[in-house]
Amino acid sequence: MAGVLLLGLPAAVFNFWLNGMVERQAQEELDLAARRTIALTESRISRTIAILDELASRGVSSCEPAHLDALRQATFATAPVKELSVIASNGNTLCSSLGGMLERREVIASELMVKNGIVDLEVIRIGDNPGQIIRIKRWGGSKTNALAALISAELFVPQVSTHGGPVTAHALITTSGGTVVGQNGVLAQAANNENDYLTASLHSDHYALNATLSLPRASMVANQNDLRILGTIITGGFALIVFAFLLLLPKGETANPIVVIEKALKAGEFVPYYQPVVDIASGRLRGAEVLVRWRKPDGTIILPAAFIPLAESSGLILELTRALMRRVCKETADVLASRPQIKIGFNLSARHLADDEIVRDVSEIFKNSPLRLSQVVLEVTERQPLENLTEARRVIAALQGLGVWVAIDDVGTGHGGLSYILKLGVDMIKIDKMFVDSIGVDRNSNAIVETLVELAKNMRMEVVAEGVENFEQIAHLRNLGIQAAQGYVFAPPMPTSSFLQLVEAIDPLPKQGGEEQIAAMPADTGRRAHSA
Ligand code: G
Ligand code: G
Ligand code: MN
Repeated sequence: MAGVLLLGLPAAVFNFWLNGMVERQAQEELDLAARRTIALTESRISRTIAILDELASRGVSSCEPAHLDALRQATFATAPVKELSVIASNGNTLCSSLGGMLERREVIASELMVKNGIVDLEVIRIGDNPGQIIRIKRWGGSKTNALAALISAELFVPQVSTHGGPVTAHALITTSGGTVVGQNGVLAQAANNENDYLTASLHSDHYALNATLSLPRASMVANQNDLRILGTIITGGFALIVFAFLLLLPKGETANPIVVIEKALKAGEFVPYYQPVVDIASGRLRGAEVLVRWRKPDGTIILPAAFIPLAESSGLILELTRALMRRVCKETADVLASRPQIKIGFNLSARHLADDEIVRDVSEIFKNSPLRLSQVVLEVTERQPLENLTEARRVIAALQGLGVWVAIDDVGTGHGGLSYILKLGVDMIKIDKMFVDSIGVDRNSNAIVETLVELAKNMRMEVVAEGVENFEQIAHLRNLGIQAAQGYVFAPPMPTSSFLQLVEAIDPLPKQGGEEQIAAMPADTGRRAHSA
């Protein structure tokens, strides 16, 4: 009898403790997700407002041809904005960057967005389309017309999955007045009882917006049912094992994918693959971009899409990048130290630009290494919005101060547009495959790429075209004045040994002795955009 009591006790304690742990973890994830949701939304809105401000400051306010042109150009240069339009004081849309017939626009809700009182956020519907669209409307100074930007409401549908799994939390973005701006799915029936849900609510500091995330307690507990059943069975028979189980659990959590990544990091399972960057004027090798792969002990190779998002949201990306840089430095030093013109690019995440840690890491890893700081390129993607642009700029400047190059990656896909490139002050832009694919097919893309090349020239930035798959594209790129390219047409990302063989084959070292050495030296010994 006493034995049964003794055995029953751990089971109860176990359940109690398990519930508490699960709930704390879920609440933390939910809070984090709410912060990310608000940050993303804010950054989209502030970029959109910046575009409207910029147009207004150039005097764009009517439908005259020059103004319409400016609207069209701004739409092309800024991915999230679907359309820019001019709106009269009576609310009628006068004209839009899309041209043609204007469909009827019904305003479902309109609210003041910011304190200075000239920007409204509206939820509208166009014609008979069922979907909602977000309109950000900025009133002009003395003029009566307003400028407005339409953004697809999809961008405001929060993607809530802090742990890489399916979306289980419900997320809702509303205006302060309660109009729904975006949400994922619908809240289940049981919403009448608050206790059924864990929630996290956050109000934007800058705009009249709220984000509310809720997670049914039932779903949270369901994940742990297996554990609980296991616990019960074991307590029934083997008290000792229960005890061991309890001891192991706090640090175990083997099912937690973050822990799995941590282990893989320790085991050195994240390895660099290299994709060559080629000079399309001379045919020389310019360098390579490092693309990480997860090589499991059994030899399977896992692509970054499967683990980078989780590494980012968990913060492990800092450690992962550090490990990758160390490894690249060690593996390539022999071959690249004698080829200072060859540059190696690393992908950074938005998290890297939030503080100084990356500056310390880069300095520590490359300062006294055979691979020089001037051979390192850090690629900042345009896909992820940077939460703090001022800080990002400061970190970028500090990195450039060390002597490394900083590039904006995936240019054309993100939220940034031209203003982003200008603000961040980078040395290099990498034009996304999306544009490379449409060059020669779509005149607008040509115009955008021409603008980018011109801008790069003026700011002394290098341009690299990405995802180049055939020689026709190379011809187009040359005509546009682009010097460097990367893509399957040359080579896919490849493991270290193949890359080093390639370097030695296509970029043989000059024989000892003067003349050839000079001939083989790079033309671009690095006049940098930021050194001005
Ligand atoms: O080949 P590919 O599937 O390698 O890479 C897909 C994407 O994964 C790239 O566009 C890049 O944004 C991301 N990626 C690859 N390697 C890294 C890395 O080391 N760090 C980060 N942050 N992203 C990476
Ligand atoms: O970091 P970034 O998004 O630039 O990474 C480049 C991505 O594009 C990687 O996933 C890489 O494997 C992939 N890639 C590289 N060259 C080509 C190409 O020519 N075609 C296609 N479809 N993908 C490419
Ligand atoms: Mn990249």
